Amino acid sequence: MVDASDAGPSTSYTAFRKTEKHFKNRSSQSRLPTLYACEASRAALDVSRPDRQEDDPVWQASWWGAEQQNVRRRFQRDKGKRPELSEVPREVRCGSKTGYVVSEGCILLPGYLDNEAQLDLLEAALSQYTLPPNPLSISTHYDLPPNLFEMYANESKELIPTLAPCAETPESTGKEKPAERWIGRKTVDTPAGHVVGYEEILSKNRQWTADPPSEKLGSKTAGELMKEMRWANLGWVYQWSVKSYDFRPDSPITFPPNLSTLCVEVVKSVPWDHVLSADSNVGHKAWVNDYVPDTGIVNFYQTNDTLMAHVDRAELDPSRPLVSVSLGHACVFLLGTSSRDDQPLPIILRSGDVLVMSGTGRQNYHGVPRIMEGTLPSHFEPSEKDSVALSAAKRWIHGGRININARQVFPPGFKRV
Ligand SMILES: O=C(O)CCC(=O)C(=O)O
Repeated sequence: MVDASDAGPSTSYTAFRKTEKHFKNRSSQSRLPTLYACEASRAALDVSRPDRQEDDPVWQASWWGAEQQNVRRRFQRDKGKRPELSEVPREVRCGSKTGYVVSEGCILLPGYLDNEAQLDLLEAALSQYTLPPNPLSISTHYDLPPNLFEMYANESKELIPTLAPCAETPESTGKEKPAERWIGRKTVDTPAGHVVGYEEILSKNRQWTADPPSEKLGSKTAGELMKEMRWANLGWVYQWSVKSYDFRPDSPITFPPNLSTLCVEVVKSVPWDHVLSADSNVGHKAWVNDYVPDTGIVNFYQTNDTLMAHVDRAELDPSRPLVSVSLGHACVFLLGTSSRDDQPLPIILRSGDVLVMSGTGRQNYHGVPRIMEGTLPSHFEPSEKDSVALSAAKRWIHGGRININARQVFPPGFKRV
């Protein structure tokens, strides 16, 4: 249920937008939005929670309050009671793990990564995946040193200068608007029902120009920039302003092998015949043998960041699995349908959870309206045994959440012209 006060005065919002607004609401300093936000008062789906309420950071941070009411923040100690798990989605065995089919083609694998694997991936995401030549959201504006993360880890006070505002390049027409979102999150509104073709993408590649650096920015320390960074691109480079991958290079930037292994393992573990409906005609029988991610985005969220509803459909075969891993603070993830008018399902994604979207489920609107403050699991607390890099990575995640999502742009056997 969405409070009228949360949804605002307009009745013209779509069901997705109303739910987004409910979870985003920060208008009251002393309250968190209730996690009972679905129609018919359903609680958010929370299958990856620890068994004991007392061990659950989401409960400890007072996110479960009295039903149908906003609840007080944790310092006011009104924790409410965690509801019983009800309406648990269909369970499927995925290797040694349990998966839940949360909607057609979408499988949630709670706690897929153990604590150690989460810490390894956290460190890799911040210290390796942000290294050149991977583009970062801040790359077009700052003259980034190759050792940005090392400077962050050493708490360097050295200032990193902005790039000089560029004159027109030979490729630039100077007419395109700079991407709206260099510093914000993805606001791409991609309509459903259209599969992009390779030729269309190449023509978009030709239209594309790099964002000009902003003239308004000043030099910053690595600490400031690591907080401003919103994404790192892995593999084939996505051009945000034209919503396409850049297929002009002959090959992609090397995709991290450890991440590729993880995603391939996940896809191989899913019993696709039991997950997709019998009439699903998306070639899923091949995925166990030929799924290899070649592109991905690492999303870096500060706790007050959000990701608006969108559909990821820039891949040549947009039914192939998208594997999405959560690290750090829990979040509310909204999983909708191919229409924003349908009520989305709020799912609590916790550190170590893996969500796979595939088949027609890839056309579902989804977004992250809330990072859940106060929900960082205890294994992210500093330890004397931590390396310098891990200690810095833990410092970073204390203020945020990381999502790593991997996809396969080129179906195997695809001949590039
Ligand atoms: O942060 C998440 O869990 C979702 C990220 C996402 O939907 C995207 O990058 O397209």
